[in-house]
Amino acid sequence: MPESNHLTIAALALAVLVVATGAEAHARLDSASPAVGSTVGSSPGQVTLHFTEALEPKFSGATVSNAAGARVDTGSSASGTTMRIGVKGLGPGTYSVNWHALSVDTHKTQGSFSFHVGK
Ligand SMILES: [Cu+2]
Repeated sequence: MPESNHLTIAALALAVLVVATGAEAHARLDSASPAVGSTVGSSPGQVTLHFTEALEPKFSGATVSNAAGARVDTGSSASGTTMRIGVKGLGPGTYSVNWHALSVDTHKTQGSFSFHVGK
């Protein structure tokens, strides 16, 4: 392959890298309560997610499921950079939080994490 083609590929790779870095301004999960991967001693009253960008409430939401995959939440709401998911009386076990977000810059993101209730 001629040397000029190598340079073109390098320039393209750099351009892709720049675009991918810019994409990281989307609403990503900044922190959560219960924290990602944490163990809490008793059922939380709700799960709270904090994002890196403000959310469009109508197009952002989350669910909490137990280890069997059944939903155990009572609904979610978003305001500003915060999303809240109602839960009640979670017994000991592992729970999965699945979230999707549309940030005010119109970019969609989604993710999941788990936490544990137990002793
Ligand atoms: Cu974005």
